[in-house]
Amino acid sequence: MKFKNPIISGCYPDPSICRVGDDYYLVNSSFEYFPGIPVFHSKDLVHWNQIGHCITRNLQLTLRKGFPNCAGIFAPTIRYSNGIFYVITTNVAIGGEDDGNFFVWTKDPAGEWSDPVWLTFPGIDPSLFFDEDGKVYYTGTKEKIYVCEIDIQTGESKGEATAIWGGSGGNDPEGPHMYHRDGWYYLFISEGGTEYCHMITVARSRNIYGPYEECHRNPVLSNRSHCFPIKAVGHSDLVEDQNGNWWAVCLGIRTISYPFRHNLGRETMLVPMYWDEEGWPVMGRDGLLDEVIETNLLPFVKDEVKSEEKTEKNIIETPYHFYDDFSAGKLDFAWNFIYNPVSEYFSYEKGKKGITLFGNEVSISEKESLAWIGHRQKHHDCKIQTKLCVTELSEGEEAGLTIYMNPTHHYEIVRTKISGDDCIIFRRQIGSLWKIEQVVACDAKEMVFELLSQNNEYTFGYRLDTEEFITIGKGETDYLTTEVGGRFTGNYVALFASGNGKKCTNPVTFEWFEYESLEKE
Ligand code: 6LW
Repeated sequence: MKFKNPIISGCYPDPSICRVGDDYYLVNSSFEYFPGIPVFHSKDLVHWNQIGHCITRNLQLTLRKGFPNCAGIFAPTIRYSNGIFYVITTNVAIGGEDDGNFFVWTKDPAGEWSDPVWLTFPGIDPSLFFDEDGKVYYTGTKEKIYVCEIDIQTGESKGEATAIWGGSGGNDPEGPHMYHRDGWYYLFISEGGTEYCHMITVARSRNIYGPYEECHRNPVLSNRSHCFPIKAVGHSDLVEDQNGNWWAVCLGIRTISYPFRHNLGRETMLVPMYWDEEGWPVMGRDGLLDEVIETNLLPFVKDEVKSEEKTEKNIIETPYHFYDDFSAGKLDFAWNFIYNPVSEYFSYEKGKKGITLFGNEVSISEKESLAWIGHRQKHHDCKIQTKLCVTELSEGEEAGLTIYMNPTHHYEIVRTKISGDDCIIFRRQIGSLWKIEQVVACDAKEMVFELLSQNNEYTFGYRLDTEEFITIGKGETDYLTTEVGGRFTGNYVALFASGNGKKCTNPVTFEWFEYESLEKE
């Protein structure tokens, strides 16, 4: 049987995994997006269903504005002990409120998580390790990898943090995770940075405080210097399944052009692994990660996952399709706000079609909370449509559909009013370059906007009443990539409204939103 990487597509980096019985749970980084830290569940390690988020309340945490794609929630780790799930992470707030490392906990990972329990350790990429003797350790990254015993009730450290490893020589040793196996403490980390030289290295010791001996085969996983479909693999976390087989999840990217660029962000991959006779890990295909992986070891629970049938057919899934008319009364987990949401910018009700946006003065090019809700672009080839309803628009007010990497890199189709004229425009911003490329006179109150991502182009169109779609403009995918102007996140398709300098006088409503993958899964 075969499965295909990524197992979670779109911007879901820094995966961390834990198992409770036959159930697997996984979390990812979420940066400036809210709710923060998506939580997934799986029975078979390949099919993941989102069950919630760890950060759902503004009161839990303030996300730092002004640093697009490189602040907010970094690299969480999920662990389970004695009936409680813990997720430890960093809010990178760079001099702002709520900067630093903390954990949240819950008995129900699909429910609400606690308020943060703050820790005093500096640096990023915190992890928890529950040892068999009941002691709990924090590991984290500040140039080197540190370990310190903590009190899991209070978060207080018990003694000084000890530097235990600086990696095998690559830049940015980070993302530590500790495991105890056969009397060894294994420390898995990443090196080489989260780009194309990314790699996973390992060291072990009989004593948690060291000294650590390095694996002679380091890096134990890396696709650097290879032209495989999955690149930049790193930041892994391990799990032993209920049958005694070991797996890792890690991040990787899928590129779209040469020189390599990527626009979907860092995605979650699954890596089969085993331990050699000397007790060192063999990850992937002797240290390389393939896109399609043949294995008969996946843990299946027949009745709960109808995937066995699909697996026989090599896990060719039905293509991803997401439709939302916002009538559920609560937002689907697929939606994100940018920064902590302001409740008066959004309104939706159970049983009522549509989400109403109340645009504030913040424009789509600013690094501030605005009336914006986004869904990750999860596929290189995809089609997005949405129906927009407006009443009156005052001068400069706008509402539209954007493909959005960050405040300075986005393309959009927008219904607006310029110099007293109602119109639909196509606009692009690439860094400090900004241009309205098309203006079409239009005073329609209802319209369908379309975004097609295909052949390395984003094509925008609109449809009024029953007309065919009319293309209004195109933009290169290449300019909305991490390599051109981003950092840690991937692109979103978002619905937004803005008064561009003043509060909108009238709300707008997006009646429905549809996202369709045009790829074979
Ligand atoms: C994260 C670090 C990394 O903290 O990228 O790829 C950083 N690894 O471990 C942000 O995701």
